[in-house]
Amino acid sequence: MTGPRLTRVETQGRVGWITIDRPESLNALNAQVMREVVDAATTFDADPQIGAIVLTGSERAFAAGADIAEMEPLSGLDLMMDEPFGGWARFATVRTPVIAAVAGYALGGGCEVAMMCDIILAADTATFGQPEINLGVIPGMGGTQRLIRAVGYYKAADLVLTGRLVSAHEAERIGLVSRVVPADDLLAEAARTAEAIAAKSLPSVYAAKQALDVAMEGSLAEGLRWEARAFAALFDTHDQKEGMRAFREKRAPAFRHG
Ligand code: CO8
Repeated sequence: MTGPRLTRVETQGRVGWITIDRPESLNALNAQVMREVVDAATTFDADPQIGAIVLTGSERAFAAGADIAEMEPLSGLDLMMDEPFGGWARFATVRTPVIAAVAGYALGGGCEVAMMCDIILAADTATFGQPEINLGVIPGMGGTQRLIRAVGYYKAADLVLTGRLVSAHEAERIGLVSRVVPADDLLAEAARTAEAIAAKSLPSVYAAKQALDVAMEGSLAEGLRWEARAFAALFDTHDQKEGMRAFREKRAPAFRHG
């Protein structure tokens, strides 16, 4: 049983392109999207002809988060035992540099996946945020750990605790984005950047990325484990089901604080 693909995957010269294509839900990252992105990225990563990868979405959304409808019924135990988002951890470890070309929404898991990439190019229309707190949960794929390393404690706390969204320009000012470009230029700039990287010596590119990762990591692994446990635990609260149901029913959540 295979439905239509939710990504487009193509090669242009030494650059591998992955485009998330699930417009009806603003590129929400369900299991199939994850599988397709991770398969494409790992295939490109194994191919020495590929020197850089671009991950992008549509003009309206890079990705508006993990799929809330898919997540809503999960229990904490499901998350701990099945690791339904585990493929993204593999995505974060590809050796080939990945450029996120972000237009529109990069929220929740969408912002977290962008932060797994090495360079974030943002269209001036892009919007970033970690709104999980509005759903009765917290970021679960690195949003509390990578964000703080990118922007510092007070900026990260502002985003994670309030769930407020920031424009591309604010994201650039706080250090969440490498560069902002006019929306019409986004894909061309991503292509130029990817081609520039792909023209370098591959071993030095791998080494550079690895060195950057080492600097970034510190106790990241421990932080991610802690975050995954806390994220799972929240799925056993009333407020997680209520927050996600309320989103789908397009109403304000009635949290019980438990
Ligand atoms: N999941 C599922 N469906 C979504 C999502 C999503 N994240 N975002 C949007 N959609 C759907 C909507 O339900 C809607 O579908 P329908 O037309 O069938 O009602 C369609 O996309 C269009 O969305 P809207 O009508 O809401 O469009 P608007 O332009 O009015 O609003 C927003 C756009 C502001 C982006 C709004 O859609 C929104 O707030 N989306 C949710 C954003 C969000 O909360 N993201 C975080 C999700 S939680 C998460 O990502 C946790 C990740 C960690 C997992 C790690 C596990 C270990």
